[in-house]
Amino acid sequence: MARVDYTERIPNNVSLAENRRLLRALEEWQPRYLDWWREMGPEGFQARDVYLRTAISVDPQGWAHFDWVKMPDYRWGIFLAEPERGRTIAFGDNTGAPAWQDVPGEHRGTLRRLIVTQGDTEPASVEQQRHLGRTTPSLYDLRNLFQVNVEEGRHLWAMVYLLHAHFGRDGREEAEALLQRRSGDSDKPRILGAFNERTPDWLSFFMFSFFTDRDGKYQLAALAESGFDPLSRTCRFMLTEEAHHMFVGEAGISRVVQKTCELMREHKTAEVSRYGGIDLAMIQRYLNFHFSVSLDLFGSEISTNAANFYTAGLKGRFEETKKTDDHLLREATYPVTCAEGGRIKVAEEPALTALNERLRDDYVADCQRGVDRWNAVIKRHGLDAELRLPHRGFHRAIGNFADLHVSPDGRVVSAAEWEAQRAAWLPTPADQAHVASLMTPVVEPGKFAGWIAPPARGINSQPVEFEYVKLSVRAGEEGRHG
Ligand code: BYC
Repeated sequence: MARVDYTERIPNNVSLAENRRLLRALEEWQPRYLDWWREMGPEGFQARDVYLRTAISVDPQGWAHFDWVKMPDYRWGIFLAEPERGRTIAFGDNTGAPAWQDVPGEHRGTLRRLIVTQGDTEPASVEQQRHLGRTTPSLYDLRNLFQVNVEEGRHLWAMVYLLHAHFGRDGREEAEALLQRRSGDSDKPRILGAFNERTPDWLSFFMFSFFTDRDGKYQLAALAESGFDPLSRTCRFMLTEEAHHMFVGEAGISRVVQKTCELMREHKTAEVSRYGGIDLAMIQRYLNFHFSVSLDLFGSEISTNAANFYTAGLKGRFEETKKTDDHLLREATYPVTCAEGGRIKVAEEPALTALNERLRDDYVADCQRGVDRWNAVIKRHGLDAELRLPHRGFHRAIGNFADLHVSPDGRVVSAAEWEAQRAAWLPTPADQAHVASLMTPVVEPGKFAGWIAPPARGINSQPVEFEYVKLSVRAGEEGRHG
């Protein structure tokens, strides 16, 4: 069961061959997915051999296999974590009942919406990142980008499988719509705010992979607790893939910080832009932007949607089963940050409606751990500087702070002050122009752009100078793969 069957047109570990109707429906969706991938996937590299990992089993040990693959030939498929024998619903009104193997009728619309929202982010991120290959800082980074991209494609497959297998005609229509929306398109945008932002350069990509993919980790972890067992099993396996994406972000920023520190020491100045680096102040502004748009992805602090998802047993808390309370939260309260009379304060709110905030808290603590590691790099260079997460109210478009102006240090400020400080707090056009000016491709094996340090080690025990993407292409192949 754990092993994936690669003799099938759609690799899977869900015995797809035994369900002819479902198999046919997914085989009809597959070419449309590939059309989408060719149109909206990584631009200019479809015919190149990339050193990619592919899932061959869902066992925690040894699930991945590395090989040279052209991205359109990647074996996207359907992989669910192994079922847990006797699994029961761990929270909400149905606590203790056997986990659902089929969609409960009364929760059909809600579940579908959750799955569609999750599914929509996956192709959105591929669309956001499709131009980055042209400006890669190295072959190593190029390969990591493509690994992230193909796995986001697979995560789309994961959600589309659930839609096709469990939601009948509505599900099939939603699966089509997932291929129709486009990141940033004013007529048919992606569903959530951050997935309509641009990812124009590699600093933005690393920030996105650190902050926005980490929202993915927490949302997937909450959905992995779901009483709807197929969703839980799907998300559990997705989480194993997600870990690499966050590594790419954390290590990417760490290497940028390292290079900046080296330049600061060499030239004895914090202004390293003129030496081809990225100032720490500029990195801070990018961090402020990506952290704040990612905080919005958790929804409003007070949300009846979140309460309903929980009470229904559809979406739990982070590590729900490890918690020792009643898993009902009818009486409990939770501290929520809000603003009153121009001041920021913390108020105790019913824990059920505060579930988005609680997940956001888990997320913020995890982000802080990454920032601490970046600061350790700065410290190791003997420099007196620090990166900081801005206050959670800073630059928010969703929830308690959406209509307020909050400074990164957590003061409610006037619109005039906010505007006056904007250039100190968020990336400016000059920052973006500088970062864009650094984005010249470096594609010689083992070489790296001047604004980023090489990684400590390569992928899958390969050396850093390994040819992770083969840029030579045999005659005729570019045309075939677009
Ligand atoms: N942008 O009660 P509220 C990932 C809407 S990332 C636009 O505050 P709720 C990945 C909301 O839909 C993880 N709209 O929030 C990362 C609702 O609309 P309706 C993605 C927003 O419902 C990198 C209204 O505002 N997974 O995997 O409790 C690369 C009021 O909503 C936003 C999920 O998100 C926003 N930011 O929670 C690749 C998990 N926020 O219903 C992949 C599934 C809220 O009034 N989604 N709204 O029309 C959910 O659990 C929930 O939908 C949310 C929102 C947590 C997003």
